[in-house]
Amino acid sequence: KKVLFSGMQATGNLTLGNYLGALKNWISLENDEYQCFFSVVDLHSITIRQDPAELRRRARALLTLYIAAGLDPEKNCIYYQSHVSGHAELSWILNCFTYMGELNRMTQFKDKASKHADNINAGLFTYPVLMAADILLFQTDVVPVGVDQKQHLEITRDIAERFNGIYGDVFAIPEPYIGKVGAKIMSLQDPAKKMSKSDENPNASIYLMDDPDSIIRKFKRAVTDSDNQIIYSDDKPGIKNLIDIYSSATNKTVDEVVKEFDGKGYGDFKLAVGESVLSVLKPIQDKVAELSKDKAYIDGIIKANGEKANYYATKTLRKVQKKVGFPERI
Ligand code: AQP
Repeated sequence: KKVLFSGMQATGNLTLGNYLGALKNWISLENDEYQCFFSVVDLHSITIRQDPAELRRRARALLTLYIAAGLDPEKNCIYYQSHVSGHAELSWILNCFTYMGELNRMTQFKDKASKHADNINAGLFTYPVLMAADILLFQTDVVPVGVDQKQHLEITRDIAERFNGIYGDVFAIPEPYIGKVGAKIMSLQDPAKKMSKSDENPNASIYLMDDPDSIIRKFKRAVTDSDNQIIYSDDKPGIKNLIDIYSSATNKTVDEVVKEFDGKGYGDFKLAVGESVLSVLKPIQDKVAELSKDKAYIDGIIKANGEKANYYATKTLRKVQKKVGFPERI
């Protein structure tokens, strides 16, 4: 079986961008062809300062959301990254096979460093190495992510190839999987920026747990342009983003959407986009409410899947430790 790995950070409430760009693809890819690992990547989260109680609460909410959105915890390994020490151990080793110059080129680091100028810590700088370790730890073949993570996938492949070049075929070389639609959902308030969990303006993002009124209101207020034509064009980034969202939420092609709204105004279109998103999110929200009541069930998944992830992680880790020359365990 091919191995699939992906993860998300519990740095805020998940947005529609996280769902359409990543989670939706995870669900469509989970089938018998793949052995899947879906992680709540809490080690990554502390590269930005977090409130501990809040981080713990969000991590659990995120893990619950994975299941509510449709990932089967019996078939897939859904677990907390911090419960598998192999992530950090492999990350250290890979740090020693990664160049400062490579990390200096990472655009996400530059973005996050400028947003968090008061806390540009070494973890933020080596974030891509931890991400490489996450992926390589499971001998991953496929990594479904949004477009913004493409550069991190490239550095992961470079590190793996470098390591394999020295020690033989230790790691599988992973490929990114980037969906055709929804790979980059933009902010509703500034279509030049991606929709982000940590955006300070709550009107910029649709959160997966938003109530129906807020969803419709945010779409109604979405920044577009003064024209009134529904055309898919880079000159109309606001409308383009709404077409992408509608297309992804309804599984219709962009051409079908443009035809459907030919001659209609922005008001009707925005309402239709809001309703399409509502009908995707409502069942997920209902399932979250149901699952959240069953503490023992979620606890059981956390324990069993944590152990399973540890088992596979340790297999790779022992191989790597031997290759680099650490003494055998007796
Ligand atoms: N706007 C987006 N459109 C499509 N895909 C997106 N992803 C994130 N934003 C969009 C994808 O969601 C996954 C989550 O990755 P993450 O939790 O590591 O965080 P991130 O990429 O840094 O996402 P955010 O929402 O922007 O979080 P903050 O605000 O904390 O930085 C990835 O697969 C990503 O590609």
